[in-house]
Amino acid sequence: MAAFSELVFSGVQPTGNLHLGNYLGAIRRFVEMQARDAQCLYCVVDLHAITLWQDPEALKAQIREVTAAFLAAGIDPRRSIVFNQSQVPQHAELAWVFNCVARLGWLNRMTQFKDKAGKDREAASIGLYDYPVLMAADILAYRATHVPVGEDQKQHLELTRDIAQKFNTDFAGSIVAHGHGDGEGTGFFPVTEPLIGGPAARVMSLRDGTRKMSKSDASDNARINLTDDADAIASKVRRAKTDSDALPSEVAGLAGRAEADNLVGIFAALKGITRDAVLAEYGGAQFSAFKGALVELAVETLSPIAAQMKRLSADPGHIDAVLADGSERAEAIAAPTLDAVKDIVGFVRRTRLRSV
Ligand code: AQP
Repeated sequence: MAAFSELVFSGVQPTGNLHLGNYLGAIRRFVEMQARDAQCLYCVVDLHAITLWQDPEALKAQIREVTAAFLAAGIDPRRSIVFNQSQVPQHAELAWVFNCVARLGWLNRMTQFKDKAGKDREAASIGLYDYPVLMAADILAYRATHVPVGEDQKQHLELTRDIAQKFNTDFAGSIVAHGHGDGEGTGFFPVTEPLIGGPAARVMSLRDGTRKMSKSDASDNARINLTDDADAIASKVRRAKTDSDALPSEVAGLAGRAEADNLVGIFAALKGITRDAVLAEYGGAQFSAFKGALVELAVETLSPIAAQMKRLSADPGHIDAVLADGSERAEAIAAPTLDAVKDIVGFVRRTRLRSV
């Protein structure tokens, strides 16, 4: 592998209904990261997906659909490593070691579990509870230095940093003894840098500006799907909830106007400008005019992606070959990490008795 100064990892769950929030908060930023001096790994996190029950046939289709979305958005599978999590066994293996490092009290504070488990917490899967530990393993199996995600993942990334630091502390002596430390207590795992930000770090529902745009929202009108056609995008934006005032001319005027703030943020992210720049142009405009411009921009950005996803989805063999190639390259990075972890923790590694 060529030596890069950064290692970027991120993932998307194949749970259907990929939406504008996933695109602006994550996938488009994955594409931008390819311009940096970085080895990028982009993972379809199917092990995470089954923390909530998935129809097996639908899951296969959704894994291929997320892969198609990555490629259609501009991720180059030669430049970046594109793969699905279940093809690389080191994710689950490292998650077990981390289960023995992470503390129950840490997981009990995770708000996403509370939201997703709902009132009947006793009926939630253990996988759903353990989700953030698996996410730490996803990132640290590659000793990733940077993780671009939406704002909803902030708490999980803080947990990843806590797990890395506790592993480094708990096994400090063994890390040095096995030649993996730098001798100055920096340790084996990096303290990963979350990359969260920009006007689309948290895209909100089109029906309720206080709730995140989400795949699982019962109302399809709450989100713009990456596969929506121009008519669907236009109808959803035109029906998006707003207040009756004109747009303000400064960002401060968006305070207390969640829906207006959301549409301005979406416009800014799609155009690659700031909210201030949007309001410099549209301050004083009525929503009807602004929504027209937003539809145009959203269709212009998303239509080519939807068309390319459709083309790619017609050739599942190609998608599967991309995933197989990516999984082999990912495993080539993760396997030495796991070998080192086994040495550090004190496991006796298998000696090969016969050549394969
Ligand atoms: N609304 C959002 N705004 C900005 N970023 C978002 N992300 C998700 N929703 C938004 C980011 O997209 C990446 C992939 O997310 P995921 O598929 O792994 O998981 P998720 O957060 O559970 O997705 P949803 O859409 O929110 O699904 P449900 O309905 O299950 O809750 C991540 O980087 C995430 O931050």
